[in-house]
Amino acid sequence: MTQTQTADDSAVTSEGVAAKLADTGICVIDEEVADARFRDISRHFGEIVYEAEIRMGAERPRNYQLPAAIDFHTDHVMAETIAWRCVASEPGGGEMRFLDLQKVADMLEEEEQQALGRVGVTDNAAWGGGEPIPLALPRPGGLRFHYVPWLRSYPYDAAAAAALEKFEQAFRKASQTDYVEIELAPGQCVFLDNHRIAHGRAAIPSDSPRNLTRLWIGSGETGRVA
Ligand SMILES: O=C(O)CCC(=O)C(=O)O
Ligand SMILES: [Fe+2]
Repeated sequence: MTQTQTADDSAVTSEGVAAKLADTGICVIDEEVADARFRDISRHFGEIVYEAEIRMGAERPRNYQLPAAIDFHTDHVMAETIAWRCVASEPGGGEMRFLDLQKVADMLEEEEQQALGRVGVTDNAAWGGGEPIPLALPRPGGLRFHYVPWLRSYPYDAAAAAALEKFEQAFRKASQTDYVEIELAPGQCVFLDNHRIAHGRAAIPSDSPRNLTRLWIGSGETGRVA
């Protein structure tokens, strides 16, 4: 990383991030971006609906504030896009991991992919816990996913149950091999399509200095079945 890179002379543009995000579902900025620039780029994608500090030491910790490895998952449906900016890194690693759920679903037949729309995935109780949310619904260019392996999934018919089993098998296999791993340095950022790319994290020490700013960027849609 160059020392001279500042918010003003940065080559990073929100259009560039948007194009990469639309194409691959993920955009990693591996240069140092100032916090204000990070927020400017984030606002290009919609409203910032929630902000969190991802670090150890909270009084009533959530999973992302605990040292154990975090399995691949999507965040709450209110987040269309997730943006992280690294404030402090873990010297021993603390890698973020990313898994393309579209590639997982592509292992299934067309009809099975459609049947995933008839699988409800529990809405996180921490956010009010509404009706279950479809695991995958068609949208332009692919499927829109909501999948959290530790929350219960409810198939609504036999074909949906079979499709869920096949999806989970493919997901477990891909979780072992088909993911991208990234170690962020301070100032570096990741922008993610929350409904395409699942994310997770390697285990870190309970006294890790690792600290990320995370923004959930919404579009007003909930992805629920009416
Ligand atoms: O600590 C991380 O890298 C990501 C944790 C996580 O799941 C999140 O921020 O939503
Ligand atoms: Fe998460």
